[in-house]
Amino acid sequence: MTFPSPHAGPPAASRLPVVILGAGPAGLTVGNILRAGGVDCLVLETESREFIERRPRAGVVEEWAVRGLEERGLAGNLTARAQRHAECEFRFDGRGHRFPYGELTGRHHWFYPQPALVTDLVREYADVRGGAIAFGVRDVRLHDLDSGRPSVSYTDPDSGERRLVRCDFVAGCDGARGASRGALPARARISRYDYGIGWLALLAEAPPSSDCVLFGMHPDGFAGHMARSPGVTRYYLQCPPGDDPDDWPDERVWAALQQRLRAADRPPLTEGRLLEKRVLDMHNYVVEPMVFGRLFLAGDAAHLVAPIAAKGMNLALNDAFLLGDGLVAYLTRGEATGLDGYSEACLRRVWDYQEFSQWLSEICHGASHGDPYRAGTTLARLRRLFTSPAAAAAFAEQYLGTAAGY
Ligand code: RFL
Repeated sequence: MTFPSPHAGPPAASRLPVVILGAGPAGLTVGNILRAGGVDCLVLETESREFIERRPRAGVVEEWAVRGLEERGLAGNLTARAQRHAECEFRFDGRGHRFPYGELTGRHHWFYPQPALVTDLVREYADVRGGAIAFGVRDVRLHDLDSGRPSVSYTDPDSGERRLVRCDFVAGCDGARGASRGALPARARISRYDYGIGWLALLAEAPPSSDCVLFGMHPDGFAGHMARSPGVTRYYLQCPPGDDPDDWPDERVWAALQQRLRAADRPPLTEGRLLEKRVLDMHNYVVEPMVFGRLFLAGDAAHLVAPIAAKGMNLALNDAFLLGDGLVAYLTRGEATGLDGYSEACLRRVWDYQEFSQWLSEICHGASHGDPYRAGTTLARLRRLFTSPAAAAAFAEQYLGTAAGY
C-alpha cells in the first residue's frame, strides 16, 4: 500500500491530518503520540470525560506495554503507583498452587486500573499536549474512506448541529460497538469464536484476598480474583451465557466465590459490597485486515479477546504504538513503511493472544464442563505447569507476552 504525499501547509479549520474515533486506551495513546510528533488531530468521543475516567474494566498491563508508554512519556503515574505482580495461583484439588512466573522469566505484570490510565492519558493529551477532543458527540459517520480525502461527520452535543471534518486518515479506536465497525466494507473478514459460557464480572469494595491473581478451577465453574487497588478487587464467576445479574444477589455471589476459590491452606476471601455486576457472553473476534482505505482500526474495534487472560487493553496499546508511530513517520517525514506494515504487524500478536486465551479458557472451564474426559485432560494440563519446566516456561512467556518475536 502506498499513500500520496501528505499535503503541505497548515490545515484549514475543518480539515485535519487525523481524526481519532474513541477516547479509550487506544485512541488516547494514538492522540498523545501524534501531539508529541507535532501532528494535529481531533479525538471524537461519544461519552463524557467524567464517564470515561470512571468506567471500570481492565487492570493488568504487561511489562512491554508499560515500557512503550514510558518511552512516549505516558507512564509517570503508572510506574509511581501501580503494583507489580510476579506470581499467580491456581486453586484446584482443594489447594492453592503458586506459579512464580517472575522467577522463571525475570519479568512481571503491572496492576493499574484502566480508568486511572485513561485519566492519565486524557489529561496528558488535552491539558498538557493541547490536543483537541470533543466529548458527548452523537451519530458519528465515516465517509469516503476509499478516497484520498475521507471525512467524519457528527452531531455537536451543545448546538445540535452536524459537523464535518475532512482528514487524511481516520483512526478507528471506538471499541466493539463504535462507528468504525459499522463502516466496515464487505471485503472485511471477521472471524468470531464463541466460548459458549458467560462470566459474571464483579467489582467488590473489598481489599484483595491474595497478593496475586487467583484462578479457581472448580466442578461448579471457574472463579477468578484480580487486585485492582488496595480497596477494590475484581472477581469473576462462570455462569450460563445470558444469565441475569439480578439472579445473583450478593449472598449468592460470595457463597459461590468462597466455594470455588476455597483452598484448605488459604484463608477465606475478604467480602465487601459489590459495586458492579455484569454478565459477559464470552467471545472473541478478529477483523482482517485492520486497514480499509484511509481507515486504520486499533484496539477492540479491530479485535476482541474475552478477559480470560487479561490481554485486550495490552493489544489495544500495541496497536496504538504502531499506528501512532506510523502516522507520525508518514505525516512528518513521508515514510510509509510503518503504515504499510501496520495490519500485519498488529495481527501477529493479536492471533497469538487469541490462541493463548483459548488455551487458558480450557484450563479455566474444563473442570466444570460435565465431561470427565475433559476434566481429566484439564487437570493434566494444570499439573504439567508444576511438573515440567518447559511447560512452565512456555506458560510464563505467553502469560506475560514476552516472546522474542510475534
Ligand atoms: P475502549 O476502551 O472500548 O474505548 C473505545 C471508546 O470509543 C467510544 N466510542 C465512540 N467514540 C466515537 N464515536 C463512536 N461511534 C463511538 N462508539 C464508542 C467509547 O465510549 C470508548 O470510550 O476500546 P480500546 O481503546 O480499544 O481499549 C480496549 C480495552 O478497553 C479492552 O480491551 C479491555 O478493557 C479488555 N479488558 C482487559 N484488558 C487487559 O489488557 N487486561 C485486563 O485486565 C482486562 N480486563 C477487560 C477486562 C474488559 C472487560 N470488559 C468490560 C469486557 C475486564 C473486563 C470486565
